[in-house]
Amino acid sequence: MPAPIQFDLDRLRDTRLRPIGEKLRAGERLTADDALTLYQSPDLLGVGAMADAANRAKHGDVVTFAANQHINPTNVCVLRKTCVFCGYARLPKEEGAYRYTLEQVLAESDRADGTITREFHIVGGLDMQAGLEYYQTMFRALKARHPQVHIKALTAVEIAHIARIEKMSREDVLIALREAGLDTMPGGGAETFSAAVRDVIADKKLGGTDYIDVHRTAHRLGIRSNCTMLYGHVESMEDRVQHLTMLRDLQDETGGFLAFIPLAYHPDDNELGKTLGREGTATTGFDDLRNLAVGRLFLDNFEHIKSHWIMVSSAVSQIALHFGVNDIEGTVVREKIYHAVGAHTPQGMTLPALLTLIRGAGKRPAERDSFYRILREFDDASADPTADPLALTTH
Ligand code: V47
Ligand code: SF4
Repeated sequence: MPAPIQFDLDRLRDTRLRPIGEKLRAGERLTADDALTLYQSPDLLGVGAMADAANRAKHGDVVTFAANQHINPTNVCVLRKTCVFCGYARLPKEEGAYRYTLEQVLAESDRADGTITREFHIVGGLDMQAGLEYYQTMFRALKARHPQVHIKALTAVEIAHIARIEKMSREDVLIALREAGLDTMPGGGAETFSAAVRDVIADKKLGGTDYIDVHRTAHRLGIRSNCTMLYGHVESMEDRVQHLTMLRDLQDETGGFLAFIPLAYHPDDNELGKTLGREGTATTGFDDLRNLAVGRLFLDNFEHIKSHWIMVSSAVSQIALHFGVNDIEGTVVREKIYHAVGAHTPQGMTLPALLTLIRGAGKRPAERDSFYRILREFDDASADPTADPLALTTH
């Protein structure tokens, strides 16, 4: 049972939202039909106000972020032709294909030296030449060189790929990688679980049930993970609700998810964007905020809802702090996946920029570790709510 949420029902302009507001006030769980109503209602401010109340009940005014660095060791991927939404992957001999040597990974990781980076977020393509040993060697070397840095690495899809090419069970792959230094797993690869949607956007990719199953196995082994949902392509509102239901069910079962991160589809420089005639038209701010707010309300068993500023812009991420979001993707340093598909945001954000962004929304910034434990709060009464976070970002 979720905790009851204090909320003024008069803030709801759409009368269809009132029974949902009443359920939240009574501490009742929302149904799939409720989630559909939340998605369909034009009363974004009403949905947002409920999500804000639910978020404040859990986190007050605190907004967390992690000092992290993304490392993408290979863009070679066997699904290059079939994940039609992806602009990052390459075939082995294709122009622009790369696979880092261990020395290159270490050189990239050395950007963390002298900074506050505490987490490496490592994901890449499904590369036939990047099997278990490639990642074991990498993780061991990273841990030896940066012992204080947490390794959040490899999506469920990558785990299943390594298991397939090594002819091992997914569980044994996870055990071997954990022994080499893997601490937690990111949430990528989920896309939208609906089989009909996957047929169109990611025909050969690990299916939704298998994605859930890899996370279930990881949670059973004590490896916590994030989860995502890619939205704004060909999925329906019903598909989104089905996706969230599968995530909520697994969380009921294991409690192993740390955060939910909705990912906005970017239509540039990928096959799907061309086919749909969508190039140059990213998701709307309205839909970005709605996905975050519905995530907060429906996923009542999740502590953390994260906005990924690189995908939805720092401006939308800042507003999202009043639509149910309590965490914002971190410093990142050098982002590649969305910058291959038309993201116009910078590739990383400095600490002062993140602080300005959070304070500008009237919130209290706090740096966290990879398990969302608060490491330090930044109290500063001189916060300037009119400051422009983009003016401070690195390029
Ligand atoms: O699974 C690929 C997405 C994901 C496109 O767990 C695209 O903390 C939009 O999951 N438009 C990988 N998205 C990134 C990811 C992630 C990011 C930040 C934090 C965490 C976390 C996870 O990127 C893929 C896919 O859904 N992606 N192409 C595109 N054209
Ligand atoms: Fe490969 Fe992932 Fe891109 Fe699909 S989304 S082509 S699995 S890198």
